[in-house]
Amino acid sequence: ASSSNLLPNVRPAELLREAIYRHIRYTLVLRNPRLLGPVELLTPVSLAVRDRIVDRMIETEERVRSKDSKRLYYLSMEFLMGRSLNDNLHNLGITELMREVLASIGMSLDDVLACELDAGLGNGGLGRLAACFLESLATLGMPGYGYGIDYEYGLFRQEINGGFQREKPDRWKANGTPFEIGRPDRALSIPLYGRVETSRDNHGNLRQIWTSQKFVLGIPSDMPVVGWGGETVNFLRLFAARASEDFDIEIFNRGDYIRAVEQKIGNENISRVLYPSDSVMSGKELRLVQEYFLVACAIGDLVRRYDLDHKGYEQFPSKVAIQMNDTHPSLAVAELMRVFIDEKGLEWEQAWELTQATCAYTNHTLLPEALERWSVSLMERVLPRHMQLIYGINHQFLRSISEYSFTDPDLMRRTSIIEEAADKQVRMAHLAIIGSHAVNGVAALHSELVKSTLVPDFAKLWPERFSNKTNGVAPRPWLHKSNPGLAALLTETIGERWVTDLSLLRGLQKFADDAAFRAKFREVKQHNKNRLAKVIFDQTGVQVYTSSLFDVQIKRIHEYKRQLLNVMRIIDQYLQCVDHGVEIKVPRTFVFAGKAAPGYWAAKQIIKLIHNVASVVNSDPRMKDRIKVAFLPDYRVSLAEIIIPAADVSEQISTAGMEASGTGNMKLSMNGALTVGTYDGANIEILEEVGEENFYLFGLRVEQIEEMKRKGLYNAQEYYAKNERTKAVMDSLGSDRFSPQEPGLFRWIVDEILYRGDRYFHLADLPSYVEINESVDEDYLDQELWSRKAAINVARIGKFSSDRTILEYARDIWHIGPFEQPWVP
Ligand code: 26R
Repeated sequence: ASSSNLLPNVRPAELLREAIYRHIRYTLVLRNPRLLGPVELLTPVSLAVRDRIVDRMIETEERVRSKDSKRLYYLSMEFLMGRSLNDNLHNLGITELMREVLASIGMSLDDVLACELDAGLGNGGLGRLAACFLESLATLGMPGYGYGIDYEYGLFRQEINGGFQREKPDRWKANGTPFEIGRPDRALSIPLYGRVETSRDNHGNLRQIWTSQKFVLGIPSDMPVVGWGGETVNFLRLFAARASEDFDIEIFNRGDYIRAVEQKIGNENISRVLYPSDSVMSGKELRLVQEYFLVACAIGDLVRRYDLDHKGYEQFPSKVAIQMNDTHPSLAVAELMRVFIDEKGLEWEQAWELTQATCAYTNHTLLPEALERWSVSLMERVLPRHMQLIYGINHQFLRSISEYSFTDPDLMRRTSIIEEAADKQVRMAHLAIIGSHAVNGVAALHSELVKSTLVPDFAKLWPERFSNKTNGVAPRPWLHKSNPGLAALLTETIGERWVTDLSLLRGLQKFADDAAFRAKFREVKQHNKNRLAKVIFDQTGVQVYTSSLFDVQIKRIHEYKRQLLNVMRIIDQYLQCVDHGVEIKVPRTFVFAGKAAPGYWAAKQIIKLIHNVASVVNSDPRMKDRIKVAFLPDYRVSLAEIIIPAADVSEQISTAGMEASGTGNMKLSMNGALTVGTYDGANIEILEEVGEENFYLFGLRVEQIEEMKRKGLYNAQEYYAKNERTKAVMDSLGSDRFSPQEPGLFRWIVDEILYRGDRYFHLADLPSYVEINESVDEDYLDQELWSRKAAINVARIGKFSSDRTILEYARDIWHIGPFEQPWVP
């Protein structure tokens, strides 16, 4: 029977089957549907779904356009969309219908879904946040659109070889991208390089003309973003770079055909690959070109759309909001100025007022090595006109604060967009802040740190500009779709409205005390653990006990996220057991997954360490299989969807003050995992919501860390000397106990921590981490107590829906949807 409640049972299924058959025959030109395997079916099935989406997409556009609604454009170098078919079926509410249709031709829907490759167009948190935001915007029926780059290769595929990470190109388009709708008619021509000349216009005024540029084409493709229920379908517009015929017309004219074609290929490289580092800024020319390419395509496209229905630019900020996802698209400030002044003929003052009223900036990291700075000389070569405009913006800004120079002569140097050094640098965060009317951090603590430590001068100058918007995650993909067992239990218990109003999960609270509910809750978790155990075995060969506690740390590998602290604790337990005969009361399965930036040596070594510790611990008969360690390769959205519902414990153990927010922490708690975490990022707010008795807090606080740093109080060697177990762990790393075949392999860790300062305070937090885990064990032994705590986590996690986050942005910054209001100059 079909699950549609709109039409008689059989018709929607028949229509859907017909649509699939039509695409098999007329799009793929294949004869016999029954001979096709799941990979071949992926395209026609997706196209049949896409047809239904297209109608809604056109309707949505007509609705927004006829109301002349204000639109939000979310500019981001990263969108971690994952798989589309499953998401789209799910939000359209036709998953079960499709399952039946495919079953009727002898095919399993799950097999087809598994053939889709993830759109991994992002590194981690920032990219996935962008994807959740788009889903929430569509679900809330708001006109909000993503603008990004159509990378040919997304984040590298991770393979593990002898415990070492190997990077492979991610050919995510290999099975086709049926959900990318090509829009070659909307191509844009993007200028680069060249020089600026001064000339006089018709009125005799001086004008700056950017000339002799090279041009590259930006070709858009739209990925539909289906809101829950399919009422609203927005889009993510991704641009691919194509060489224009006249990219460098001179070379063609000189008759050097081969060189000219080589040049063409070079320019198409702009959208070839996502930069895989989320830790250290590379300063590479190609990355700067990518950032400008995104910004110029997005602004060209949205200004053109604005021009269709409006005269003049006075209303621009009433119709357009631009959100910059970190500083990566912060050239938007200069580009908007260029368009207004050079192309639309506006005066500087008006252009500036409109630009500021349109743009807003979100900061996602405080780590100094990840803050973007571009050398002035590089910028002058690639974007001479923008460099000139940035100098103009800076000049105007410095003049506006010159009055404060009497009391603070250093203020101008500190706040200038230009860092005066041997090689002058453009500070992109300063450009973004000066060019925006709103600046926000992504969790309460982080937003405070932005004001107090990152840019205190700007926070003092413009306190009203700064705010907090605590991150969230979309409950449809991260709970309703990925954890169908739990979703069904929630719906059966409190009704279905929680899906679009996550605060209603509070209704679950009283059922946490209901033994029958808890039994069902545990049954769901067990089912999810069994599924994960199979994946672990298939991917790693490690056999785990499905009755053990599943302890997961899944995120990019980074020293500040402290996977190393987790490993130290595992080593401690191992040493306690085999060297001191201490019994392990609660069997645990430690699950790790995450990618290291290819150039981040320490992070790659940590992956190797996890593998070596796994092989020693997993095979030592004295451990009697009580601890298993597994590293799942190639962490990505579709793998997260399997791990998260199966987790008992969520590891969120960053050094306090370093994780801006975290969003995996929210997903895991939402799926009934208990958090072992530091007082950092959004952990703090999760703790506030779920209550301290349902959260395992440990470690130093930011103030303590800051004070120890300031006063030089942290000395890792003291912690080493005064704690025997800490000493034993460190000694084992120095002694090749975990690298018998590879002498000296992990001695760098000892050097780093004991002799080079341990930037991340591993040894300071290790004892309290070990201790809190003893409480975890104790609680887990009482399964009724444990499931009560887990259920309360789910009941009180409503705040962390990205629907709430988006409503706050819409109300406070964008003024879109229900919060639309005219902008008054
Ligand atoms: C410039 C380049 C080296 C680069 C730096 C940093 C590229 C990408 C990044 C990624 C950063 C900005 C990031 O992903 N930050 C994460 O943003 C999440 C969403 O707000 C937070 O939850 C998470 O704490 C933060 O690390």
